[in-house]
Amino acid sequence: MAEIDALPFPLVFDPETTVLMVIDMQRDFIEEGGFGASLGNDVRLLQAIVPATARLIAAARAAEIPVIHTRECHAPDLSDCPPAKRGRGSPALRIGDVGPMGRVLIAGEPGADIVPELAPAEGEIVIDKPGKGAFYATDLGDRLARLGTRTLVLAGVTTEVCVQTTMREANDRGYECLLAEDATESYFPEFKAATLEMIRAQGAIVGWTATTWQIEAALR
Ligand code: C5J
Repeated sequence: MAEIDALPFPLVFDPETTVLMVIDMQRDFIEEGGFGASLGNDVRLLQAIVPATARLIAAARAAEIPVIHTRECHAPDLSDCPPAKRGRGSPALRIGDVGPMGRVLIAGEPGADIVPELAPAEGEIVIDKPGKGAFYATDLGDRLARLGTRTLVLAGVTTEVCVQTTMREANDRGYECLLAEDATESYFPEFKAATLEMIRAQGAIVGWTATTWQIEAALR
């Protein structure tokens, strides 16, 4: 067993039943010309967590902890994109429109790819998901069950949208969830701070948080 001096109290977990989930570290959210930027967001905030996320992935691989990557994206015919999602807000580019990195948030387009620094290793699971939560309309639950998963370490973007939604879905399914504080980010720093607080509140009502340094040390 391993122990992390996490917040709001120490988390004891078994690395053999732990999986690292890296949520939506895609060019469309992290690079100029993608969906995030088309909504008027400053993508440099998200770029800043790439090195910490890379370290966390390396630590998981070294500890033989499975790494699962997710990508928020849709079928080319948009059959899995509700009109309410596509029509919301006033982005410069809507989902499916052609931008500098191909069609925005469409599976197989360059923008939907994970940034090269965090590219999945051969054999790692990559889940394409049409929703914010990674369990909705995917086989993630079955895959985690097959791996015998009990604890999820989460990283990725954005903290209060796809990361938090996935963490809440996982918590409801009985997984112990630990969010890597410096390997997750929001376009809105105050939303990230509030999300970390609400996850840990009321005795870890959604789960725990810890730094990547703490997680790496626990996995050594
Ligand atoms: C958003 C995500 N923010 N991956 N997606 O639309 O958090």
